[in-house]
Amino acid sequence: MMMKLADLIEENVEEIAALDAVNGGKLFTLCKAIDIPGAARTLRYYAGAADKIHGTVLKMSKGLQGYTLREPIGVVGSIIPWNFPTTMFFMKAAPALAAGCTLVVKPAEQTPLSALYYAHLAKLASIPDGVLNVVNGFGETAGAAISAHMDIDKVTFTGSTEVGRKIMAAAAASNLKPVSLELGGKSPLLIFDDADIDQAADIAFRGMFYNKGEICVASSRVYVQEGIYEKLVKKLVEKAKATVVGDPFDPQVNQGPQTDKKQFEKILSYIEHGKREGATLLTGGKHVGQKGYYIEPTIFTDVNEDMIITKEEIFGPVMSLMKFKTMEEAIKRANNTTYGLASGIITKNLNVANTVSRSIRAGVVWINCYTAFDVDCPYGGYKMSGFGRDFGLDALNQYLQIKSVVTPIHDSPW
Ligand code: TXE
Repeated sequence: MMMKLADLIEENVEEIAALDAVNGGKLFTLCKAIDIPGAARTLRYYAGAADKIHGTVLKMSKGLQGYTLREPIGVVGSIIPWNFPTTMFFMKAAPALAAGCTLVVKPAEQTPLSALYYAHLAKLASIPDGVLNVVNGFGETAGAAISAHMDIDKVTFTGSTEVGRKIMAAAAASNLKPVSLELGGKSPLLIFDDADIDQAADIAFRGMFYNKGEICVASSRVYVQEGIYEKLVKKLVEKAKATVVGDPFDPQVNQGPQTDKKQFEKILSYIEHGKREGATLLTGGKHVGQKGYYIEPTIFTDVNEDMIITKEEIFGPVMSLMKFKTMEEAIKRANNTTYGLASGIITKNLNVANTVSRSIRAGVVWINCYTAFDVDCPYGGYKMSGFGRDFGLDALNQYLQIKSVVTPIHDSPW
């Protein structure tokens, strides 16, 4: 049934891409090329794992023998955000279904459409009623009801830190359901002097401005070693100026509108903060056009880790650029954050790459690449970016629990 659902998604790629573009201002072409096919791939990956979930035989003492069963955790509540409505839907639903769970998915109120379409396709794929449920609604009502529900056995959440705390508190106050939380970040990208400047500029720019900066792993803190700093800054500014901001259905456009008014205003207010804090606005910073939530790709320099724009997640097209001298300094500054979701290193020096990747406290380290996601690669946070992992076979374990079955080998005093 999961394989069939994957086929149906591929057959309807244009329509689904249009729903996500209309709902969230995401680029239609990228939804069509990346998000929607990625959902089909995710379903197939976990469908392939569904019949390979098994426990272990235990080597016990005192005349006992035992084995473990890995059983579905039960009913899963999935509360997801608006920035990747399709990716988020299946990143949670596919492993949960493969584990044998049923789900209640609550999409973000800003992007309810593709989720409803997936519920419809699930029916066409013969997934029985009651297995994959979609309940649209607001966070403080529908979301809160899921986190406090006595009959929901697990909650998986991606969203803000503030709401993550609420969900954990509600889970603790109700039936102590386990939660997994992915709460965004302020991810560092370290670019060393030996990097190829054009390649580094491409990686850094895409790492930050992909999906109009509404991406939890965004390389929002870019640290550049002093030898190439000036050249790299110049390239990044050129790229920002060349970005076409506009209609997400226009194939010439590189950046669509921010998802909603709340995000739009939040981003502009961070930009004002940055200026007030004394950072230098190299490029961007303004609303594009007279209507719609379009924002220029924005780059600040002369920033440090004490500034609000470098500490807090902006979740929009705003990059902070910083200069460093030594690897040790870069590691220290990269780790100077309460978050720990993602990170990146650009260098040709293997020793530097190895040392930095072991020293950064983040759930993923991308070396000479960024946002290099794959369904086989576990993804999740250190520190206040949350806990638990999506993707990879590790994600399956979040939807399974272990039962031990023990019996004496012979008649015994047990
Ligand atoms: O998130 P919320 P918002 C960050 C990003 C963004 C900020 C605020 O910095 O600017 O969060 O965005 C549901 N109980 N991220 O306000 O509110 C809500 O309905 C249960 C990072 O949109 O956390 C939606 O389905 N659920 C992030 C989901 O939580 C509740 C992606 C996320 O919304 C709830 C999104 C409650 N009391 C935002 N209140 C990432 N990690 O990628 C809300 N929700």
